[in-house]
Amino acid sequence: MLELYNFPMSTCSQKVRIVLAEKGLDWVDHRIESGEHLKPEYLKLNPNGVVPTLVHDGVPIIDSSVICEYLDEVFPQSSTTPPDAFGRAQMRAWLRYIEEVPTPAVRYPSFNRVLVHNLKKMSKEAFDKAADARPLRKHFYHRMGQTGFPQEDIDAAMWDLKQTCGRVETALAETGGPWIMGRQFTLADVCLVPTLDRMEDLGYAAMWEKGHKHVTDWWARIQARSSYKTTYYKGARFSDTYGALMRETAAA
Ligand SMILES: N[C@@H](CCC(=O)N[C@@H](CS)C(=O)NCC(=O)O)C(=O)O
Repeated sequence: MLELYNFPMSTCSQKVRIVLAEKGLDWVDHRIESGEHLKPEYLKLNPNGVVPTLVHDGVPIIDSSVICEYLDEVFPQSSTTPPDAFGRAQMRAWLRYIEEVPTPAVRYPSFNRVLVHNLKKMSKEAFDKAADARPLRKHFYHRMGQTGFPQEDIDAAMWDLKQTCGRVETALAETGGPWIMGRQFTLADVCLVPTLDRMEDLGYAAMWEKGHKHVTDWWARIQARSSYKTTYYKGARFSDTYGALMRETAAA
């Protein structure tokens, strides 16, 4: 049995949901409430206090890219991993890059435009306690505070996101597509989807639509896949819940 502890809007959870959909696997959807990921029962499954966590026949597997690779190994149908060692090394280099650059970068505008607004209502004491309770994100939350990250952090994040669009544009031009690594749809494609979806939702699609033709075409192909439609159900995007707030913060 496959169980996934996840948040609908979590980009890391979305990567895993795409792989589950690509493979047509049945799984139990544990959509946990905000705060539940910091409770002792959940920390036993995932000591990092983040989503997602996959539980396969009672055994927990953590970290979204690791979970994606695990699923591809255990359920080899519709493989999203290159068949040769060199291809796998190239794919893993993409996964590391995606984890180091665009995945963290997109968190900065996500928190400033949307998530920080839920934290503004808390007392300073309650906020500090909530930040300190996060095994992986304590310092991130303290730097953000209750008013959001400083502009220099947002500028750095936007620079990183632009770099990513440039890297993907070059890769698609070099491999000839239709996917990042060429003919095969791989985890490099899967792991980038939630970042682009969040950027589009936040109103930053112009970053690739202006001057990145290959990325624009790749994004259209991604959105046409049924795994994309399954993953992004109603409630999986910020704009489904926070549309009015996002319009305000876009104008600010
Ligand atoms: N490296 C981890 C990171 C997971 C992660 O950061 N998850 C976010 C949601 S996308 C989370 O659970 N955040 C909880 C929090 O901010 O308290 C992975 O890829 O699974």
